[in-house]
Amino acid sequence: MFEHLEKYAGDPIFGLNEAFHRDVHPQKVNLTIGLYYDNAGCIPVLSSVRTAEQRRAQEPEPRTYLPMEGLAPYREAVQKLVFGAQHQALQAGRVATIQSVGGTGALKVGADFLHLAYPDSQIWISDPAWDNHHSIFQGAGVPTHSYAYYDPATKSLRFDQMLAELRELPPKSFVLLHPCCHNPTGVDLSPEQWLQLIPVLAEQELIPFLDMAYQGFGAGLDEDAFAVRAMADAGLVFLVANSFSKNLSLYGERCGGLSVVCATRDEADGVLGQLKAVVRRIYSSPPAHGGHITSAVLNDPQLYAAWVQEVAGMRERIAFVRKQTHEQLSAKLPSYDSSYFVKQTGMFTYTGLSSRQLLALRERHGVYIIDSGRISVPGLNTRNIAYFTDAMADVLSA
Ligand code: PLP
Ligand code: TYF
Repeated sequence: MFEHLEKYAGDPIFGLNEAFHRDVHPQKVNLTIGLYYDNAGCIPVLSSVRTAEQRRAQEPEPRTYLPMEGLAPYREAVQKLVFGAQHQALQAGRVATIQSVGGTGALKVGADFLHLAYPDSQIWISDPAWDNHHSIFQGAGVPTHSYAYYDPATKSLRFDQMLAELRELPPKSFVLLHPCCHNPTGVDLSPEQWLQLIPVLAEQELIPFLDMAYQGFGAGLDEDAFAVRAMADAGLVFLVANSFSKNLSLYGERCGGLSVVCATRDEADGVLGQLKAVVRRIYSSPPAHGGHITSAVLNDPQLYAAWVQEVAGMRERIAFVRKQTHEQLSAKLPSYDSSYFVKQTGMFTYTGLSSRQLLALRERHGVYIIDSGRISVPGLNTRNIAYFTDAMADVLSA
């Protein structure tokens, strides 16, 4: 009955991650999947999360369904974290927020919602992209295109080209943007560039969809939300997906949020109803356990303060390994410009290594990097940086 279907090739990131785990190389290094590892190479259980879980375990509650839109205190906490507690858009009640099934679920609900609102619109996504962006929107019936973003020659942003291309889009086109920690390149817009982009989005009547999967991993929890808050300040109507997979280290609990910033409270009320309708026909209601834990951490002042410190610790460790890698590579291979390690921010760095060099890294050194040359930086730690930079120097000088 189903023989005619194409075989699913699998996700290349997950595939290489599995190949890493099969490899018996004693010094192997996993720089494939976007997971935050601590300096010991472990996925952390944050102490703020641990405390919230212990409290909840002591007073178990019936496992009833959450509402379609999720827990009310969770949704309020998402709004404060994403927009800043005092933002006038929140005070005006013009933001509709739901608890989502991770950042991916927020993208899917947002994609279905946008397709319902503007069935003829298409979406533009950065080149290069997180591949799932194309898949999610195509799956929702929205044709996808690319806009210029990253310049391999300079390992930086093609900002003028990006602006020029966005200026040409038809009104009501959707534009997928990363407010911080761009996946896969690690190259972000500066605050000044966001302020230049916003009038273009407004003049063209484009509908931005901001995907914030790494809030707190770039410059700080508030700093990383600059683009979101600047767009809300400017009165744009737009969507924001946020994820707690990385910054609460809650990957498998599937915690995220989708917020739609509207022009008025009435519009936001109507949008919230439509988001609920979209949720109802996909999964009906979000997962409860992670929702309660996330809400507990974000709404308890002491746990929140502890969490902010833990996010700072993760961010600072990423910055530290970036700096160490750059310094070691500069010493081992002075002719090679490794400054991109410190210029790019967040979880990912785009190395520009060739497929031959990536294969040599994998086969000769057990260093696993996905085919685009994207490195997931937290795979590096004080025990493996020297080994990694030796391996890089080897394949780069060959
Ligand atoms: N968006 C981007 C850019 C991501 O890198 C990721 C995943 O890591 C997601 C969305 C999905 O987040 P989640 O794992 O919470 O579904
Ligand atoms: O880019 C990455 O490595 C992470 C991991 O559906 C990931 O985003 C990959 C696919 C996916 C969810 C997370």
